[in-house]
Amino acid sequence: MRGLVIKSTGSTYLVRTDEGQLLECHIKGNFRIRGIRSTNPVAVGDYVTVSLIGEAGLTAKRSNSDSGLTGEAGPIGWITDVEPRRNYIIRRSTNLSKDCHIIAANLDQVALIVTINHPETSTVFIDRFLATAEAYRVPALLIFNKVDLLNDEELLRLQELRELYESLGYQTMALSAISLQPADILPLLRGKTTLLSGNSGVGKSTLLNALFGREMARTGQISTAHNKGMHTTTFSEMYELVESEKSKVESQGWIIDTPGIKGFGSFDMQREEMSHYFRDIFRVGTECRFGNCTHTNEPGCAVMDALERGEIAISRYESYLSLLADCEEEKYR
Ligand SMILES: Nc1nc2c(ncn2[C@@H]2O[C@H](COP(=O)(O)OP(=O)(O)OP(=O)(O)O)[C@@H](O)[C@H]2O)c(=O)[nH]1
Ligand SMILES: [Mg+2]
Ligand SMILES: [Zn+2]
Repeated sequence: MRGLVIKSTGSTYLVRTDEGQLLECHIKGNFRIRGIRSTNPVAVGDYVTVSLIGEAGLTAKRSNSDSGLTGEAGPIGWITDVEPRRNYIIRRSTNLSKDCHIIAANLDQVALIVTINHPETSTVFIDRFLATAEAYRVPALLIFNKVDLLNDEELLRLQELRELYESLGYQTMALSAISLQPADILPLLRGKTTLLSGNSGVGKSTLLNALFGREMARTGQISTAHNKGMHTTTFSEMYELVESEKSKVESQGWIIDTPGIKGFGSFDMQREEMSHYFRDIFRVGTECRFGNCTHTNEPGCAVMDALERGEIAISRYESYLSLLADCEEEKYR
């Protein structure tokens, strides 16, 4: 049977078969992408082959241990194969790890949810995320949330950042998920599979709930002591947007809610290619004197000239340097 992985808890996967049946599955076998080590061989958004474990085995299994089962699904199955992915978004599992984590697969776009404050999303985080989306060729858009909470100074900052990213060709939106009407954002999402990502507490699950008009996922408070989210969402899960007209129910796409992430560790990005993932730096970099210019200290570097003239944002250049530094570290890993 073929199915779509709609939820992943790390050890178990919820698979919706093409026939519409929900199966709780475990993995059988060894799946790898190009020999890289991933902490999750199967991700939300993957199309997989599943085989049912017999009904008898199933009953025995259920009564032996209820732990690990979500109770949402009926039968239990094995995932025996993963179909080749159209694309995916990936990050390093932890700062020091050699392993990666596939956030989700087979995406039409990623929406990075960011907040100017409560909590503050850093530009380094934004740029690392965007660079990864470029590297893995997934269209990205930026959603600035919680505009209702911003003071005048923060509203200016919002304007500044929107202009910066729009000038790079990224679509941006500013909104308040708490007062969002589905129609405000549906045109952006209709017919697509969209990944919601961002730091903890920026309002990913709140946005999801607003979109569906009811509570699909739990939301959490922001810690007043640290002005940070509390990692409320712990599993990735995808939700189907459906619209029913008369007796016909039609799929309008999928939204993937994911756990908030702290840092965005780059994975498998080569030093020589890093500038390709920064649209502004790449554009100007074609005019550098040396073809293999790293834009750090070479004579005749057009990027550093543009930086001096204020034509490349300092924050962008700093993010670029931080990713280059990752590559340096990589050598010693
Ligand atoms: N004022 C205001 N609060 C918001 C808005 N969006 C979300 N919040 C609040 O921010 C808090 C965190 O929201 P969540 O939706 O749980 O954030 P999340 O991104 O899903 O967080 P994790 O699951 O931890 O990654 C909740 O208390 C929400 O009510 C908004 O637009 N305005
Ligand atoms: Mg959440
Ligand atoms: Zn250069």
